[in-house]
Amino acid sequence: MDAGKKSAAALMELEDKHGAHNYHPLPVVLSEGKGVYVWDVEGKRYYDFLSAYSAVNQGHGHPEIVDALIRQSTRLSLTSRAFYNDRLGEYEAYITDYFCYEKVLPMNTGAEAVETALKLCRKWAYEKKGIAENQAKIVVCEQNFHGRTTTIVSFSIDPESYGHYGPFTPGFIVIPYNDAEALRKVLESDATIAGFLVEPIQGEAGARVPDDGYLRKCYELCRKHGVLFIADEVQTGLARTGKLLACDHEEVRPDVLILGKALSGGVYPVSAVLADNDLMDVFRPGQHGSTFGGNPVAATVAIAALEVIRREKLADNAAVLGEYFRSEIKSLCSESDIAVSVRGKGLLNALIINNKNKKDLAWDICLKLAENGLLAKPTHTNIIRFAPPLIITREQMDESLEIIRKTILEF
Ligand code: IF1
Repeated sequence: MDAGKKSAAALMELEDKHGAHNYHPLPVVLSEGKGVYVWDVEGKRYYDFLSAYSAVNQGHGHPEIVDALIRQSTRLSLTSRAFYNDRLGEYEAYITDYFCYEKVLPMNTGAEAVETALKLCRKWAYEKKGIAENQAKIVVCEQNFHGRTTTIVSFSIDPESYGHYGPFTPGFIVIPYNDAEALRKVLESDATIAGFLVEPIQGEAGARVPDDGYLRKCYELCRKHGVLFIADEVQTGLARTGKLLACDHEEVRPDVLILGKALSGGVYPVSAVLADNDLMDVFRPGQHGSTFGGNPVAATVAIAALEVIRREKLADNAAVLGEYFRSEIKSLCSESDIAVSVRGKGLLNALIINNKNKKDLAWDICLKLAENGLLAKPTHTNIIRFAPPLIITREQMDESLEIIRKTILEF
């Protein structure tokens, strides 16, 4: 350790003392990252199997993305949208071509992009669909996670997310996930529904993959009832699940597509909402926006991040190594009493563990995984998420699997 550098304990204490306690991090203090690895302040190396919740799909410190960040931030970083800038148009042309939509609305965080989609949906409902003012409803799913704003937590069913944040935004109907029949019923019974917001795979719920055909059925129901199909691909998008978008697995083209996280490769907050003209045209000047959304750095970084996904064929790698990961973990489950099952798609996976005898088992396993050189995060006390950067090689995957195997068998 360098002289004068603070110890891990001292750094954790600083956060504890001066930062709000809205997180409970694993006790590792990271100071460097490269590719699939991160290093702590003592120089210990870990495989990063969280990838900042899938924001670092392209790997830590991808040279091209970092270069874009540095290059553009030294030229021009922020103009606001009060003026044109020489990067935004090129980015807008690039991303709309990349995802085959007519228009994009750039924002910064995932939650902001979700908010944008909700506002777009409501405005469209009043101005195009003809729903009476203030009557529009949006259908969402149980166990959803779409962000932390007041409106978004209004339709969360997790008391941790919504507790004591009321009064809440009305106009949302919650139905069970992976239940197209429930969507059919609600659409048939209520003509004031404007949109259906869904995660193609539920992330926070622990990589909950719906049945094959679910998204397509929901999409067709939305079509039939003139309701917008809004896909939150903030976490599932950008090659994570083995295709560019998780909706691509069922050849569904959402009316409204929400992206974030890996849109910048994790070096900068960049999010976006994509839709066609008939929808996006409802926003007129002054009716929505953001100081930072669409800034020159974000625009330049996002182009670089999307280029990397395509050129390095990250979706193909996620598909192949994801399949391999699940089959190896499946065989581990047959050897271990605590490893119950594995689920997921591409490199968005979760291990379900049996924590009947010890409630904190998932947490304890994650501590042990860290000790053994791999970082992952528990969710819901009995689920451990595994989502490495998509640039991971077969050899690195084998080494990671060995760490996971060794760790699980220690319990
Ligand atoms: C936190 C979970 C992951 C998201 C989807 C929108 C957003 C997210 C599908 C909002 C954000 C996060 C944020 C992070 C934890 C995390 C998470 F466990 F909570 F569910 F990834 F799995 N839509 N996901 O997953 O994006 O505003 O954060 O940029 O602590 O809130 P954001």
